[in-house]
Amino acid sequence: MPRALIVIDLQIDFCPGGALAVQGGDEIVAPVNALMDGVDAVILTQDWHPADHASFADTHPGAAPFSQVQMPYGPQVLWPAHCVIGSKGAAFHPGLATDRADLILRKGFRRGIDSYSAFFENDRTTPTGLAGYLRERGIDQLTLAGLALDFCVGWSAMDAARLGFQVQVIQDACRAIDTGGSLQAAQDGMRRAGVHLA
Ligand code: VGL
Ligand code: ZN
Repeated sequence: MPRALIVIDLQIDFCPGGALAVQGGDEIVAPVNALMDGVDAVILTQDWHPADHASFADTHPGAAPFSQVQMPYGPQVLWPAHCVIGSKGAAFHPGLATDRADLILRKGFRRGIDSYSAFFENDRTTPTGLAGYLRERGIDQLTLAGLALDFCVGWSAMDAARLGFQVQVIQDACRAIDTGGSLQAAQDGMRRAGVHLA
């Protein structure tokens, strides 16, 4: 029963001082590194957006950060510009043990579509390829941690459970953005999908 640790978006822009800072984001670096012991594979995801990405409030004249718009694929929260390709803020937190990663998966690199989940973009149909990678390696159990619990971790966990993986989320090794009830919604959704919230 091989197990992978998937560390979601533990990047400078999601940590205090970053462009889309998650409160306490830097506090999870040590617990995340510790989780790398005792798994068969370590996978890191990296939010990776072009400078004019459709999920950025700046891309929509007059729109405020954290407001919602309708995209061709459904509702989308507009964020402050973050994790721009090649920028310092898109780099991993310097304390993260990136040398231990087997795979670094980038997501959100298409201008017109956001990708919270490590498995599908926000149209919910375009795959990232991660499920195939895990299956080819015979990995059926997943431990998830990272940022943010109510967006990229939550969406990844729900997708993974629906795809048939056994999924646990280590909440102590996550932090949340918590905008507009998003944390409660994500926790409810994860439980309904059969994710184990540890
Ligand atoms: C994330 C909002 C926008 C995340 C990424 O990593 O949770 N949230 N992009
Ligand atoms: Zn993003």
